[in-house]
Amino acid sequence: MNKIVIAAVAAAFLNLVAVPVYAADSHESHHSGAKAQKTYAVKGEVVSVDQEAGKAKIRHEAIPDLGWSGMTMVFPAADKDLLKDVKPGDKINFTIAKDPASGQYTIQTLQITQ
Ligand SMILES: [Cu+2]
Repeated sequence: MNKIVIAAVAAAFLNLVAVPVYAADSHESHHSGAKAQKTYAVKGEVVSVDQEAGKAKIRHEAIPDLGWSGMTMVFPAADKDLLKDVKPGDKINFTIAKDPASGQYTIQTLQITQ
């Protein structure tokens, strides 16, 4: 194989790998640009909170629209104040959206339900 063929094969491979990633995403995210990021509503239970860093570790339920199953993970908050009354053991309803700068799903709103 010459270099051009190898590059084409590599590009095809990368493209195949990338497809499932995009398939799990929303239609809007295929057209990144001026559009607002899609928001997902999530239920969970707070495991720990880092007020200083503005992050919370949350055991969250499945998020079918994102193709995520339930898991425990750390979410940054869009605004640290969202976490000021939150403590471990709280049951919460929250919304997340992908931060365009960091690419991380970030807490946009949060309500303590219990
Ligand atoms: Cu998760």
